[in-house]
Amino acid sequence: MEQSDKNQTADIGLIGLAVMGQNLVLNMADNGFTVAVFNRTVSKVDDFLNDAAKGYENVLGGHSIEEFIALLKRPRKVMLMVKAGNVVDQFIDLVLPHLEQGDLIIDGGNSHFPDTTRRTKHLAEKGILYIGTGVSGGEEGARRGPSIMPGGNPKAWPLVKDIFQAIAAKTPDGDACCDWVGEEGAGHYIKMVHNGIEYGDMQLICEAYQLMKDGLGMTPDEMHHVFAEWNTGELDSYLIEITRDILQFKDEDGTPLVENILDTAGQKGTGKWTGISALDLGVPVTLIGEAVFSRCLSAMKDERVQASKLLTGPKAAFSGDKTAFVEDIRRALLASKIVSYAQGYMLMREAAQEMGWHLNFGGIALMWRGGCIIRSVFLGKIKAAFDKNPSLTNLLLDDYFREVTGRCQDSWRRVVAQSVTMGIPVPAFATALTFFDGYRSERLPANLLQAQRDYFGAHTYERINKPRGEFFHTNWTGTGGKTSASTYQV
Ligand code: 2AM
Repeated sequence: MEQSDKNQTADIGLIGLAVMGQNLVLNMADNGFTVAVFNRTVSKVDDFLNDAAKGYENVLGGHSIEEFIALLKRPRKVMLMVKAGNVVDQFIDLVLPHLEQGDLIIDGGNSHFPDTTRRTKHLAEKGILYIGTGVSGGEEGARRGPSIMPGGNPKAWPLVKDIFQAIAAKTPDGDACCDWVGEEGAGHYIKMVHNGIEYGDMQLICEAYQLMKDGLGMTPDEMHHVFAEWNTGELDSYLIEITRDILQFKDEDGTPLVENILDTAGQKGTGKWTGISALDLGVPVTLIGEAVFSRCLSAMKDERVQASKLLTGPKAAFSGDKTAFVEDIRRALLASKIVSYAQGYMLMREAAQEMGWHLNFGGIALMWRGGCIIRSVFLGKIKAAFDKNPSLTNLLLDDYFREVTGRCQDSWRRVVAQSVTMGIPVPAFATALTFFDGYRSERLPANLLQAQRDYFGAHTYERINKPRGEFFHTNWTGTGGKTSASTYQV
């Protein structure tokens, strides 16, 4: 077929032929869609057509923006899989003059959600639809079935629903791990929270590993068997599964590779963004926060090596029943994980409220059920909780999760107490338990805090025996005036 015969035959066009982009194209093509492709470095278009996409009649190359756009069926759908940041704006500016009202631009990169909100609004003013979508699952996911989290202009969803749901991962029940998330930057927001939760899950697993290794003196092979066992039950998940495999993996000299890896963690920023958003919105997402800070502490390797010589603590020694303690750790991990997801959902609920997004919370659990890094059996339980009660205030209050935290609680407390006694850091286990105890407290010591604030800053307080919204100021010292901070600005 001549190129002109191919004009207006592509169901979707994709710009950005790095690995994720290439794999998404092949996934779409395998699902019967015709895909046009373009790339800044134009030579990569033919490289792709002659290599990875060889033999695919339904993958068409554009060697200029004009040629690329001409390949697209109307309304045109242009998906960007390019570097996040300015590059997305540059490509929007590049394709925009060639589009008409009702056409759609999709950003499938790792954009920060405020950028997606800005772009959705900006393009809506020009009559162009916009979607910012999280795509999770890495290269393999993109090829075989990622988790796809689209948000943006709701009018755009029907245009890509069939394509996205066809290429997405499927749950064991056959549902697509892709559904409409919500308005503006909601899709990228949810992807950000997904990554934050991923930080938390990984940290929890690392704490379980350190407890078994340093507290119980277990070998990587022994831990491999524990994780293999855990992966058959309530903790069945991708991250437990890869941990099982990592622990068994041997270096060239036959030693466990994991023990030869330097203990300094890297990060790309999505966990940090989640923490920042939590602080901005005033939501106590403590576990993800601890997970981000734990990576920061790990990165201070030289300082820790020095400190380890100067700051002493207890020598980790466990004298109890090791098998029973391993089960305690499993339960502590499960209960802490529930807290982490409860906090993540609290954050998404507040974000939805603040930004005016209509989020589908059960749908979010479904999108994370398969394809992505945090995929797990556990997410099926979250989906079930929201199916049962779509306006559930907090996951911790759902019957199933209440039963699990109740059942795991004694173990959880033993693990945190034992870790503190042994001097083994468990920031995520501990913050989860502390949050749990705080959340279930009818009365916290903030009464004293309000007294302190009123004492030094005349910030006023409310009283337990007066209606909410009535504010009082006390002259605590007998000196100074009766002026409260609401009338007295310093
Ligand atoms: P390239 O192949 O020409 O480098 C992922 O890096 C994708 O984003 C690639 O398709 C890459 O194009 C594109 N990309 C990265 N930086 C870019 C930039 N400054 N301008 C345009 N495209 C860019």
